[in-house]
Amino acid sequence: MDRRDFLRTVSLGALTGSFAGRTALAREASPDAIAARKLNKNDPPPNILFAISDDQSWVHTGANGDRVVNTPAFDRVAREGVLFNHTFCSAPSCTPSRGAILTGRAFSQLEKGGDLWSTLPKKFEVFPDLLQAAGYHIGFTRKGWGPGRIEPGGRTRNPAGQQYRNFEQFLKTVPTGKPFCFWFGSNDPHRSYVKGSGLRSGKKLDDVKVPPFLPDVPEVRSDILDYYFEVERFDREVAEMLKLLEAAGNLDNTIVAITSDNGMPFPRAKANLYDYGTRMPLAVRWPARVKGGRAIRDFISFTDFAPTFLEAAGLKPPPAMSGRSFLDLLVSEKEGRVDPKRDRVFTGRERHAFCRKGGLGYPCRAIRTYRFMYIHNFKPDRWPAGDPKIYGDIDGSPTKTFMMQNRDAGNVTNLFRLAFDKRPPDELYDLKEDPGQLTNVAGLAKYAEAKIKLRADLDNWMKAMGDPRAFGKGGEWDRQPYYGRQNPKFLSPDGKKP
Ligand SMILES: [Ca+2]
Repeated sequence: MDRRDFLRTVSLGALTGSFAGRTALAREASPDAIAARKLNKNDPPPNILFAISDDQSWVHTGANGDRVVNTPAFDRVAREGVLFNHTFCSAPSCTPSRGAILTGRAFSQLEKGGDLWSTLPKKFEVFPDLLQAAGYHIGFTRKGWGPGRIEPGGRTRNPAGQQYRNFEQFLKTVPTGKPFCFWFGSNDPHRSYVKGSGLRSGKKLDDVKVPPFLPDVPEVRSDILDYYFEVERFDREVAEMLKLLEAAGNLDNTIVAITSDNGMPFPRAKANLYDYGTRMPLAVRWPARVKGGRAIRDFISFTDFAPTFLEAAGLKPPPAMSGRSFLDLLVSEKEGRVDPKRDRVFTGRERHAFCRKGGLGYPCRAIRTYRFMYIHNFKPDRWPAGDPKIYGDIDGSPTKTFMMQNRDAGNVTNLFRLAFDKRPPDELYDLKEDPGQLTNVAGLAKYAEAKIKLRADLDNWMKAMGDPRAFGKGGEWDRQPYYGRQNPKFLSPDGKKP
């Protein structure tokens, strides 16, 4: 019996036994893991509340330094738990980002699941199913895995679990003595926004800190305030859930993790590999086991959630999960840099919106270290933001409209080019000089050595992940069905319907 068969047997056995027996059986498979987290076998398994917003960059939380947006729930979880300030999604696009969370595998390992509006093949195990097989009560509300269609992948329910109207209703269904795992997938701050909602909520244009890749004009400032308005709505809902847990006496043995799926829906952010597209807020609170008041700088990838939750539940993550549990960091009581091996993270993307002739995507991969962001664009002949004049990989917004209408106006021109125009095969940003990632230094001699090293590290990672793009393939991502609304303009390479 190989390791995988053994785990399957453990899982199947788990379906028939009592929860205590199942937990004991599963824990016996992982003695090292138990020792590492200083857990007693008899400890009750933790509940898990995973709260994920939709399109929020890391910096737009109080705990990460934003002075305008109010995120008291996130800040509380960060203060009483651990703030992970170098957390990156696997791909800056809803479907592949959520697929990576659920499977513990890089988006590029998910076959069809690597695109937006796709499907997630059933052969990829997801952590809610594994927790359920081990006796957890599981559920989700609103946006779970997706958008996409589950049926073509061979599934009959959303990979995030059984759907419930809300957390309160779910809690009423949890059998006494059973641990639970709940996925709260908000639709905030995804567009569209009510224009002016941020201003009307009492916020001021002057207070906004405009990211360096956007024009600093009132239209953009107001758009950012509208985005803040929805970030705050998400945070208020998380606060309500914390209250429910508190009232039920469950707050201390619940792992509360708050994050997002990809960055803010603005040009050069969402659907891009730069920090504002891929760097995510993350705070984790679990007072029963985890010392609070810490910030950890180690890199965390979204592929690390599934193995972390499984290990915290006493289960051994399946070997097919390429992510690494960060339970050791949580229980370490350390802060700052903890594990020297966590000094980099990898991201990428394939097809986001259906916005290029023939349904083509924009394949690219990146390595992010503390010093550098290196991006390789595999098809530099394509338009990164989607074909003109729609540029469909950028969500429609007042900011997008302003930049398109003012593209010839002095200080907008360069920002427009950075967000909308074609890009070279190699992009390298020196974050010490250029944290906003605006000046590509890939062609400068002084960075030649660094670039070669980063490219080699990226190649090695891609090969290790079995990424088709490492082997000159990957065209399947351009050709597979797109289950969202397709603009007929892009259906075939000549723009005619096939
Ligand atoms: Ca999203």
